[in-house]
Amino acid sequence: MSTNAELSHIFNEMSKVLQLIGANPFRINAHANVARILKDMIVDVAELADDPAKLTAIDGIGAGSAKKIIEFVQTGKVKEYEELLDSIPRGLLDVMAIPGLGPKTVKLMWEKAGITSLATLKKKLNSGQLEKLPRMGAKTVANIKESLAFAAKASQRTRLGEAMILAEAIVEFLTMVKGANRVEYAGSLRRGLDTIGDIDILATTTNPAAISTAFRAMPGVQKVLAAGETKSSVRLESGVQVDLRVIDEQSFGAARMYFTGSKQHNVVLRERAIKKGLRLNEYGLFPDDGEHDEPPQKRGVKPVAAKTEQAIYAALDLVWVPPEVREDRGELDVRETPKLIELDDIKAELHAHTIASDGKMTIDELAHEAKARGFHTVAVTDHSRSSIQANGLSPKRLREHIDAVREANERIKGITILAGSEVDIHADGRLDYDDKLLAELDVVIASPHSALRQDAKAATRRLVTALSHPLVHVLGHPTGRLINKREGLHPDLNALIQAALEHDTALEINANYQRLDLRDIHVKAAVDAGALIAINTDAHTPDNFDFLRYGIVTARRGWLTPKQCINAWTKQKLHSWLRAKR
Ligand code: DGT
Ligand code: CA
Ligand code: CA
Ligand code: ZN
Repeated sequence: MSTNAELSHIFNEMSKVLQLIGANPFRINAHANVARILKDMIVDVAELADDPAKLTAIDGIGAGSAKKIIEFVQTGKVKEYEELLDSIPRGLLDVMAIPGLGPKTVKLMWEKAGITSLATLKKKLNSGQLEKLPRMGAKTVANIKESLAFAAKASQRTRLGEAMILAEAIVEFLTMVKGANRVEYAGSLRRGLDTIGDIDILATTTNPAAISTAFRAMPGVQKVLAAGETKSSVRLESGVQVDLRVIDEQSFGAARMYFTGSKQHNVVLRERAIKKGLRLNEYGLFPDDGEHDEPPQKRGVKPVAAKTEQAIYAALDLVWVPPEVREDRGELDVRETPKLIELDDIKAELHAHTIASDGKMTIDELAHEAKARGFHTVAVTDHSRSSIQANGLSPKRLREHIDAVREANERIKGITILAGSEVDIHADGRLDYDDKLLAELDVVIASPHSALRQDAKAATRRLVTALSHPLVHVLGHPTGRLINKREGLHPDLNALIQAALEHDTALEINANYQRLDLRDIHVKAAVDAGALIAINTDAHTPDNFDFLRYGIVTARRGWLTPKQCINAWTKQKLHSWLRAKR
């Protein structure tokens, strides 16, 4: 784990323990906030730890947090964290990690039933003792049992590409139900996060009972978790949870906005509403008419805006914000979000494999697929010799392959086929072919495939060396992570971005949903610095071109515009940029 990730974990646990011992909410929030800042930060926090002022200059990090960060960097420990952990039974943190079990309930179970770990919880669950606690009841206990059994099976978030396919099938299914009007997915999926906790579906309908019933009985449902009038939850056989909310047509915009999130974005919007004498909730934006027992929508108060997101943003003096950037990362500080890149902007694929290495397509099939997608250029970039498991090409085989690509390019009209390679970057930064051979290629993607556990300093050196090589165009999947499977490298992203700028090299967003590497926060940093970005699918089959959409939402989460994306350039501009490195 990187220093940032370790410290983020520590601050997160501190905030949990503070909740458990009933500390001041401001303190709890401050710790949770620092955890989030550290998680999102692309600079290695250790680099800032020589001076507390550098840390407190970051919004949300106070003097106390800065002290703890410095202490950790210097000693590898945070004393206050250890003291906090000592003040509660360690096992309680595991109990708190069970979905649906908040700090209040855990505290209650600890104080009144002596539950201090998952093991004691499991024992007491069957004793009948828990049901007798205040605010518990048989239903809560049943839910805890259920969650426990489930937590043992699936603890991971679902990858974007898997969640998207499920969500689209559900939306299509529910759209056909009698009375259904608008059916859409919201939540982290609409924001295009790389992993999804659960799928949130919103629907308007003239027949709420029909859609709720259909939802709970749809194919793939393993268990119904909740069956209310306007809210249902199910768990699919794949383990993914799906929430359906039936929404009134008149408040669809407000609901979309609320359930799209992010939570942090919503908080800022609500604060903004309050400053204007308004109140924002999932039913609409209402005038603030003082304290009442019932919320405004229950009292028939007419909303200022509710039907569309646009109207609500406008009433708050804001321009509509694309879902992908609703993360409280500055999107409400600008007058308008720049025009972010879209799927249709992409006109070239610069990273694809054929049967020469581990792909399933011939050169011709690859070219035809790219042409069918409306691209002006496709690069054939098979693996280099060190990727033995991927049937990487020896220099001799690569030269024959180049000839075959040139021949296909002559023969096939309507698209330019470039000869390239995805060259392995060795652990020390050297490339897998000599310069003479690299110079014969139109496109060179340099990617790390091995030694993906090396330390941050070595990884930075390795990748900066590759980025600085005069014959390299693109750094492919820079960290080598595989979501839910492999952490990959933790290079200093700023050093990479600087090298990319200096040598006019592009950084890749690998659009395969198992990678999405660069990830959103990396893209944002690169975009802010003015670096070039490539969005490639790394296609091995014709279908793999469909991954492009995941690369696009990741790019949008990083505020990428077409201008900085080499795949969106005209043929002439792209080719002259490629040739400048020859
Ligand atoms: P996930 O499912 O963990 O990938 O992330 P989300 O963002 O889909 O979160 P989820 O499913 O818990 O809730 C969907 C949206 O509903 C969330 O993005 C914002 C909104 N929301 C949920 N709970 C709260 C809350 O307590 N406060 C506010 N302001 N918004 C909430
Ligand atoms: Ca969700
Ligand atoms: Ca949800
Ligand atoms: Zn590849």
